[in-house]
Amino acid sequence: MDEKLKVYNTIQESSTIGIASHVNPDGDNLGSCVAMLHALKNLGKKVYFLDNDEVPEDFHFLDSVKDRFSVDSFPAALDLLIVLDSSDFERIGESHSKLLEISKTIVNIDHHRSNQGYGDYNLVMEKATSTGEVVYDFLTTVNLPITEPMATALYTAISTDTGSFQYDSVNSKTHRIIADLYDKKADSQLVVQNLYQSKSVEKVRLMARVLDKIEFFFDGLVAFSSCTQEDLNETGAKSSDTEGIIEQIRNIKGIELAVFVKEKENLNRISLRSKSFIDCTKVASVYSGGGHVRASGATSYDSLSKTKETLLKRIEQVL
Ligand SMILES: [Mn+2]
Repeated sequence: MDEKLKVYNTIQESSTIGIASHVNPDGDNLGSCVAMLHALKNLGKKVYFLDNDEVPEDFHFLDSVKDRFSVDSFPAALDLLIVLDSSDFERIGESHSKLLEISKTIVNIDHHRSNQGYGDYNLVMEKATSTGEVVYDFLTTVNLPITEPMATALYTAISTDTGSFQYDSVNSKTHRIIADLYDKKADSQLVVQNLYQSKSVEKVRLMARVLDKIEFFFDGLVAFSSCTQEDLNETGAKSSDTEGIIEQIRNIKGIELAVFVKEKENLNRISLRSKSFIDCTKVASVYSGGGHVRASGATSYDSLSKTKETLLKRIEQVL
């Protein structure tokens, strides 16, 4: 039987279902979760959307995105847990071991090449632009209706994970899906205004500060910048306000690879974006990270300066 039908059957047989995004949730992640949440609720299921990390304010416009539960308020047992946009199970955060314990069945829906296939059922499409596209493919295959809030959520997922349809993963299929989402009343203007035209002053000031300290390496092919706790304190910006900065760095003329490191309390989050020939996953792997050829991430437990040094050495090897 087709994996999608197996997932559909499992959903039909389940009454309590958990949905998990990854930590540091992005538009694809949250949009996919919200679309799935509605699909399940429309089937009469009791759904628990895991609250595992702060949702950036930009995404609060998404219907149901704040309707989340801490793992402690989950039922003692879940018939099914659906994990979206997470290449490994640990990415869903601290509560992963508890969720593994209480979930009878796990479904893994993703598009990352590095996906570990940790689910009992795995819907992983490496060529898909986004997890949103995988969710769309699933819903349409098993004939589950896509309502207006679902269409807007899937539009958010696909448009954010393609950099507003600029990435080379975009093809005619992507646009056919988007056309269908417009027919299903996706509110693209709501997405545009909330995601691209609603930046806080603090966020813009943080962006200016981070952009101001960009350093260039390897004859200007590589750009590096970082955000420290001090940057956040002095601008009054929130940790999630760094979202989108890496793209600004990549957009500089002549840059092939943009590297951005965000200092957290005991660790550093690394983001990588490339334009045409550097495989970001090869750079991310130095800190056991992964993702896509043009966009990857990793976590380092070294100091910020040591992390920078290690990344630059790795980039030299990859070049
Ligand atoms: Mn994604």
